[in-house]
Amino acid sequence: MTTSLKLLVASAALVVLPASLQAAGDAACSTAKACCATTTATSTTSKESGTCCASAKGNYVMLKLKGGDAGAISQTLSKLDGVSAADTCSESKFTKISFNQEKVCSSKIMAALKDAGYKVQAQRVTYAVEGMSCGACTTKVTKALSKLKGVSETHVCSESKQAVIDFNPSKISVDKILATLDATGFKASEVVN
Ligand SMILES: [Cu+2]
Repeated sequence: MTTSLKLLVASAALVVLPASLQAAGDAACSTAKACCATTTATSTTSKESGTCCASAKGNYVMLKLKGGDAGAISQTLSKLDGVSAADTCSESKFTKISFNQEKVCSSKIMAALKDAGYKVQAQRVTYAVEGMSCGACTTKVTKALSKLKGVSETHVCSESKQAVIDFNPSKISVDKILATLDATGFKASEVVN
């Protein structure tokens, strides 16, 4: 992703980029760099679970997978109609799975991976959080997110005005995370990059 494109994404609340700009390869690593504060929360069980297409806003899903053959993720997903690419970031270990949301949804992708022996350790979403301007703002947002069961890690940055959230999709839904962000008083919207 170019610097100007990055700035565009950071400054606008929600920029839906054309599909042509959603490059594969190192793009899978991009959201990991959008952070300056990190916390790791210990999570316990919760009854909540994501519904089908709960995170269908973006046409990709970022998953950290465990078990199965790590080198065969894209091969496994190529059998699924609607999946266009799967790239794993060697740094973050997250796999960015791009898909056509008219043909498939994140829940179906996760089910197919489960069938192939993979376990979804975490899902990563990035939100643009409007109005965060200093460390106190990021602390407020980080604190609110760390109280959520199922959220394992958050990276909140006042400079990029983004919150990168790692969570267990079988324990918490994106709607719940979004509601928590809204409750902090900042306006959050999913970043599609
Ligand atoms: Cu502030």
